[in-house]
Amino acid sequence: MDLNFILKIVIGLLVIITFFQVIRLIELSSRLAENKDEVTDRSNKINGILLFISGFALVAFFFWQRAQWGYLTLQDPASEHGVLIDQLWDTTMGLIIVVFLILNPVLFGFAFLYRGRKNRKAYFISHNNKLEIFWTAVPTVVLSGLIVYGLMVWGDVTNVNNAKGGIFIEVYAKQFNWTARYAGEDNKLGDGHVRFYAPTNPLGVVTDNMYKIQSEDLDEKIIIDKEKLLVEKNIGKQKTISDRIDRNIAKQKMFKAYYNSISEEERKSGEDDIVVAELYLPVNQKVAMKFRSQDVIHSAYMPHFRAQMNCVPGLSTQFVFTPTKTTEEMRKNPDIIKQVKEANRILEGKGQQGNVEFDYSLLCNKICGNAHYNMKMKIVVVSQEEYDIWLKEQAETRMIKNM
Ligand SMILES: [Cu+2]
Repeated sequence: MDLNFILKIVIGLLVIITFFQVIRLIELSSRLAENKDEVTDRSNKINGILLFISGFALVAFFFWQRAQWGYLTLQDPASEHGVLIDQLWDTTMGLIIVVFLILNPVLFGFAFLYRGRKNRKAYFISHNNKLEIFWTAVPTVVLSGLIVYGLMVWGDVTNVNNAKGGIFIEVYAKQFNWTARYAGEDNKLGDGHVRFYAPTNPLGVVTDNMYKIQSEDLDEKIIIDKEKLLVEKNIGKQKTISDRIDRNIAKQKMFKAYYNSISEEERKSGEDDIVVAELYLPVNQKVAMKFRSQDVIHSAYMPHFRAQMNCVPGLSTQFVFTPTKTTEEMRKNPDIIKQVKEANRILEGKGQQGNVEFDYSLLCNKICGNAHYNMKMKIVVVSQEEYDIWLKEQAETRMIKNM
């Protein structure tokens, strides 16, 4: 951390401590002067005024920070359903702000207005049924309304039937990166399973060819071990080898059973799948994303599209959305330009090259291990024509060969 920053914090702490010590001194000296333990009118007045000022400062700070840093928040949504999510957010925040702007002046104003005075007696009520009903019923109705509204939006956004007619992409999470798989020409993603994982098949796509390669590989291992067993004299080593043979035979059995449980049609649909490390999406086209994880729970978060879905090992989850703005269009947004400028200014201030450019990204939003912060994949939204060209290129130079 930079020394300047630490110094500022230390100074800030000292100012706070000094402030409380001074208050304590005033209190003690007034007690001495009046020789009483009672709180004086003067001290009540000082406290009342301080409360009033801090309440006023709190409300003023709210408006100031909104004006100062508002551009750093998320900009207009870049997806169709994002508009609904933002409306939900604005409604909730709008209500909270109205309550904040009514409650705070009342709270701090009353603390000043009705501060303790010598001849003032507090009004005492044990209870008031009408008041109780009123302040229970109003929040109940408002909060229930918000919850129902939220559930309706969520139900709409995550409706699986929305996926019809979309392009299918699988996003695969593992510590600590993302890989994506496009469905290829048939627009059908083949099945994926961890037993089919190989360096040449990073997503474990289940295809006939992958099965053949991997099961032959296992057979070969078993044969080699059996030959070794024949010539091995050491009893301990014999045990190790025969255990390994048993394990591989069991593995082969499970592998075969899983393979047979997948229909031929499904195995075929994996053959033209394309594996990539960067996402390209066509604008105004429905995208059905399926998520899988290899190790722990991750969460695929695409803030500009207001989209997020957990990636759970052993499960396939899904999210459907339609991007509405290309990367190029987004780069022209005035607030984005301001953000990029600010990022570059900070980088240059540190003596680095300020060459940041706006890009959509998919981030991990679940703390999944020590390199969690680095789990990020670039998303490029382009026109349909550019997308088609890109996809063709990927199909020609795809990572999974000989599938
Ligand atoms: Cu993660």
